[in-house]
Amino acid sequence: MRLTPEQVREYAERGFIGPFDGLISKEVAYFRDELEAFEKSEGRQLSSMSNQVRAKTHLLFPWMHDLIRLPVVLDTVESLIGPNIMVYHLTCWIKEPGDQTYVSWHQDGTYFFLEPAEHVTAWIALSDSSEVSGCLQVLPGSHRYGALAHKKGETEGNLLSNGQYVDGIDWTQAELLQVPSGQFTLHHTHLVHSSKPNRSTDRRIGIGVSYIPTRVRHTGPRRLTATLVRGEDHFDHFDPETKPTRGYDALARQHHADATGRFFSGHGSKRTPSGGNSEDPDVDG
Ligand SMILES: O=C(O)CCC(=O)C(=O)O
Repeated sequence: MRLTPEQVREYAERGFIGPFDGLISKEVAYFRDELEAFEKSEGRQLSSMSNQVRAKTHLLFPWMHDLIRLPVVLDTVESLIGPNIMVYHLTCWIKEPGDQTYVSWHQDGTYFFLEPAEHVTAWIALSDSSEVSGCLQVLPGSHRYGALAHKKGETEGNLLSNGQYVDGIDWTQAELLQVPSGQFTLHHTHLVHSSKPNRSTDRRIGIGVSYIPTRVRHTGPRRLTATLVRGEDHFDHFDPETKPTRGYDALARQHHADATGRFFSGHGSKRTPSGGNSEDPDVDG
């Protein structure tokens, strides 16, 4: 499902597009069941586990590795960044009903240190993401501001590790980005977005997958890892990631720990626009 030229223009102007159909309800049930079976085996919910487990989770579970390769998602991403595509990062954004967690206004790219800043996030809904359940709010056109300074803010309840936020912006133009279960949206790395707590009776489960063209490189001092999901990599800017053969086994956990360890400490020599040392793991997105 390639985007039409009008849709590509819309993305260029507004910094986001969608929602689009991604998964039929049987597939949503499969992915959600897998996630919840893991939680049951651990005796706690993913939302209560560390950032590390919620990040790059495709290295832990074969089913999550399949989720990042959905042809329909890759087709739309290809329309924006070309045929050679890697997954640079992944975050599970889960809000339990009534748990008060939220996400402050931020841009993803500010903490990703990718050049050029061509990363696209696909946000895939495994439950209804609505105004009531705390869907994304976006500021249309804000990706054209480029990388904005972020301040360190409140971390209590904030799903961003350091509570980073941008302010001084007119939020009156913000829009809700509601995504029914099984659908997905795409947003630009510099789009300013946030989300409010989940006031519904169901969990709000979104999987944010960060896609980059293989030509993009990471400018931090450590060599990071990424997964090629379509086309060919002629640049070798990242170490390859491997698909887990069994869910959450020792080998997968070791590989995942190495990849997330590099990711969360891989920004050392760069400083954030706010002047903070970006060695801190405030790199969600
Ligand atoms: O899901 C959310 O509430 C926040 C997601 C987000 O910040 C992102 O996908 O970049």
